[in-house]
Amino acid sequence: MHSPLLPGGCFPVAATSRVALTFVPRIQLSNAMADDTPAPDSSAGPNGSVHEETGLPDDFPHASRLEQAGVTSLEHLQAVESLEDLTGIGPAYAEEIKTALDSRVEATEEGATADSGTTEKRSSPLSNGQSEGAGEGPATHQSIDIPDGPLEETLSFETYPADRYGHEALGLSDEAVLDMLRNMLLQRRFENRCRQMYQRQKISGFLHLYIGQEAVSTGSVHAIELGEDSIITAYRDHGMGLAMGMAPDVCMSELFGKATGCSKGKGGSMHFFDREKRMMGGHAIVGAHLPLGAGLAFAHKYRDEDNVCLCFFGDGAMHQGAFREACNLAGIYELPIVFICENNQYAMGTAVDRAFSKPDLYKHGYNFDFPCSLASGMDVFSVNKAVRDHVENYARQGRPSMLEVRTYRYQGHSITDPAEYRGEGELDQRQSEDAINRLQDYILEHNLATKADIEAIDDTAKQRVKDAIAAANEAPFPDEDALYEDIYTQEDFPFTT
Ligand SMILES: Cc1ncc(C[n+]2csc(CCOP(=O)(O)OP(=O)(O)O)c2C)c(N)n1
Ligand SMILES: [Mg+2]
Repeated sequence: MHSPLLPGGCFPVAATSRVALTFVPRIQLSNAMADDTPAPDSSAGPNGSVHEETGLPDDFPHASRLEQAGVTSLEHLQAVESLEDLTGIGPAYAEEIKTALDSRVEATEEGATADSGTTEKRSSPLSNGQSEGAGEGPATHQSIDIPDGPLEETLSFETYPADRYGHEALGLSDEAVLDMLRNMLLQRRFENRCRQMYQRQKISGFLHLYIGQEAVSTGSVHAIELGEDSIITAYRDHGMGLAMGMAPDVCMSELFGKATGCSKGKGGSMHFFDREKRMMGGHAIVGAHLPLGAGLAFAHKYRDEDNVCLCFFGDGAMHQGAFREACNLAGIYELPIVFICENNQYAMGTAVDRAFSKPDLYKHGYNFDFPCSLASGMDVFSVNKAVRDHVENYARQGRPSMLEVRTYRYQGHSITDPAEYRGEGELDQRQSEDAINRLQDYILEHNLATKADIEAIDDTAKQRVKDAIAAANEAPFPDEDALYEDIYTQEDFPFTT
């Protein structure tokens, strides 16, 4: 269903570095890929290639994974000497595939020699478990013959460090770069004023600021089809909303609890939402929106759209079981989703390296056979390139993946947190990497705008936020009756009737 002709257009694949943990295989099903096996399509990205046509039977185990690894027919498969060396095929799958291939070959040979009148019809292990007995369900094809190990695999992860990418190589026009700056400055100015408005008690309840992380929202949104692809995120959502094109006055009104807010003033800071723009929230419960992200991706697939879901979450959310549930579902349903962990180094006051037994968060996606990458969140171009690669090379091809973006929040967890747990000089050091300053420097160095132009862009951002505050001030609070609107009720729920 996912066309290899991408609506966003192809973009040049710039060099990306690779963190590789290489082991010498001690056992192999067979040896290296045969010379006559077609190499994976290099234009389709590091860990996957896509073929329009495949000779692999649809019911062949892991057919789509094999296609993505460049195996286009049973003949090709027979020529592959080391299945587990193929990207996305670990030892467990390799064993299954080999068993299926052997049976297929055996069946073909038998078919060729048998008398058609006496051939017994038997249930093929290649039929993906379509058993003859009704209601028995699909059979397992997993081998229980345990190979004489140890089993070893080679892992490889793309990286997208800061300062590697220029806008031209990413296919971004000069104007697109200035748009990125406009948007990042709007987020920064908006949130600086949010702090002030909280202190003036215009905003109450929770307020989690995104300051420092703006490159993540802006870089990501510039990598998708706005209004078609969907985004879902956690409660630190102001920046993402603004990056998705939500109007500052609608956002500020929501923070002020006004009826003109994006959630009619009833959602507040943590529940920015705009269905038309496909900004699907704003969710307060840590990790709870990850299965919703899988659901959004499922909807894209079910409706046969060529759209994807970017599912953002914090480092803290990865501890939740919902992370595993969502990834697993995405894997087995082959959903068009990119799981993007915004690792801002802290979950409330707990530093990431104190909370994880494996603090290289991008590696956690490998447990689901996802392609995984690590990007700098302090450079909007690195984020943009990483998200584009994941969207076009994986998600739009029906392959879920995981991206960790390393970033830093300058403020405390919420407005009431003085962030005393930081190390000495830590904030200054991180701020010296600021993504907005980095982009401004880039723009000046490449003569995309003058200093005066940049100041004018900043002034416009400040003015837009001022206007938003004025609009929010003037807007009415919701009517009391609105308390009972937009509430989900299930009238036949057994305990309430
Ligand atoms: C299920 C659940 N447990 C605990 C909380 C309280 N809580 C709110 S934010 C947070 C930390 C989340 O950190 P992270 O996912 O890294 O996001 P960040 O705040 O850094 O953006 C916690 C534990 C919650 N909202 N939901
Ligand atoms: Mg965090």
